Amino acid sequence: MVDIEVGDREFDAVVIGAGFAGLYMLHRLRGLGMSAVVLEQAAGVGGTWYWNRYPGARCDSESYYYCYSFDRELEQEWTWTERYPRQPEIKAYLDHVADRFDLRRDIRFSTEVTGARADADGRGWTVETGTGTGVTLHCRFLITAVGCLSAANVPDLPGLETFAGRWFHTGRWPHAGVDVTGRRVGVVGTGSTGIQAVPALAEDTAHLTVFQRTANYSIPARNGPLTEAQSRAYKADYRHIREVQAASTNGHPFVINQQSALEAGEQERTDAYRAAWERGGLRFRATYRDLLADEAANETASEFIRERIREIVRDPATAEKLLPRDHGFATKRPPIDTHYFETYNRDDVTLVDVRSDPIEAVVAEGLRLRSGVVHELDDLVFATGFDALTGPLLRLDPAGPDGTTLGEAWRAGPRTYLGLAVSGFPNLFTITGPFSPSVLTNMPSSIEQHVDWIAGCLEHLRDTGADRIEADPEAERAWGEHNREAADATLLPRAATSWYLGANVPGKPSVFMPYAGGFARYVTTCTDVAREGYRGFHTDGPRAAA
Ligand code: N01
Repeated sequence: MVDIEVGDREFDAVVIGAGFAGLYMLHRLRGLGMSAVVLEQAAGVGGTWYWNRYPGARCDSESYYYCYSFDRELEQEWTWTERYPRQPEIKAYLDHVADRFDLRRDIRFSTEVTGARADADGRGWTVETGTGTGVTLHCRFLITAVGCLSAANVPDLPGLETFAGRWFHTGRWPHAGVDVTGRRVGVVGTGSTGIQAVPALAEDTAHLTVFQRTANYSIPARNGPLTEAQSRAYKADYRHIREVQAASTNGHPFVINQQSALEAGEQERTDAYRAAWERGGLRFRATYRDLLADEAANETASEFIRERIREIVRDPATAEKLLPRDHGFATKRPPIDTHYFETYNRDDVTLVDVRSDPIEAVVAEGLRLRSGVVHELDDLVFATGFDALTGPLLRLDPAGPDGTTLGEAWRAGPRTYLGLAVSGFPNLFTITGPFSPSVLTNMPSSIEQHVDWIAGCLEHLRDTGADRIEADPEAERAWGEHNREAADATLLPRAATSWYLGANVPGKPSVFMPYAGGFARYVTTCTDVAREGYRGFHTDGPRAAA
């Protein structure tokens, strides 16, 4: 617990969360000369990268661009060791950033926010924390930097409390590590996390059983150490890399081939997919422009990957179960892997299809399926994902000036203006909130853009003498409509089991939550909104122009 000094409870801004977003937001607020504090539930910085310590945890974006771009010296002084950074290396990077910019003195660690209530005039927020006696802070602006994938989704399986073994969620992995040597371990879930964890766990377990509800596509990561020459090359090229990222659809520094998959001849197409498969990584998506826009085009990539799975997995029955057929490649977040499919060639790894025979209950010995079959386990690992995008905000559940909570306002699903603000909740900014590109992009790119936009907005409010800002309900409605259209122009909403739609959380309203219109287009919209005097927002204050 951290004591907050009496008298140190009034701030210009309170930021919730000390991951990539909260750290940079604090840095920018200081630059504006504002008093700010970051409240962080964890004992250290890192956000996602503080909690996700499961075996095999590493980033799917490449290290040289999964980092901040705001400081050129920082870009040059930090050297990544692998093509894709492991969790400890990203955590070390964020620790370095916190130290380098002297951020820790304004971060209250081990401090859980238990409530946030807007002032009746909408010009400030009261924030309650669960520290010690429950300290209450007050600020003018409340900024959430809570991440999109931080609310762990543990399935509500009957009997979990009766399990005689240990159970874990990958997003809350014990910091001391978990020794699975010689144990019979079950993994539920084959999303990006499960696909990373399965090969790593299989190295140590006596037997690994993977419970798969939806078969998934995955591209080999082709991870490896970064050589000195490679590091020198990317450091020398950073300005160009950042330009490509800024102009891109996903904040990644690669350009999507503007050819249609259907225009290419069969051999040409196979060669292109083969080259992308050998190069590895998320760039596979960029092989043709219409992979996410046209079902027939998408099917060419989907079938190519199914062929590779059939090739890699020796047992035809297991291979057949691993073939994704109910959605197209990349219509759900595409994982990348290190020997995921190869792991099923081990004698000590079993794949169980829980789509055809669902998990019915947890019993003392393990998991019981509907058929009555019991899989005996010593440890159970839930790689079952997150209550994404809305979950972290709804867990805070701030209340607006009239007492309406966010949960009430979002009963039918989220509504935001630009993913940055919510009507009825003045002076609240939501970094990478729903209806912003967020999880469809390289996250640090989206985070920096949001933080910069919020900093610019706060500066504008100060310069114009305003102390209150609120999204206009009509602008918010129109933005929601534009989001639906942008998503419907792609194949993304067609993946029925996608967490982008909230389908992984029972009872969650089915709304496509990330903005699918592309990163560069979104940035232009945000820039135009600011340039046009914050179009779609109402601002006022004692000195504000009428
Ligand atoms: O979670 P997921 P994740 N019974 O929701 C299954 C990011 N990430 O943690 O598809 C049985 O994708 C569920 O099945 P289904 C990345 O954005 C980033 O893997 O719903 N199964 C699915 O197979 C990623 O997309 C990095 O039918 C159940 C799995 O659990 C996001 O995090 C690395 C179930 C959950 O997959 C989430 O990935 C890792 C049940 N009751 C992750 N409930 C980076 O590189 C759920 N499932 C930055």
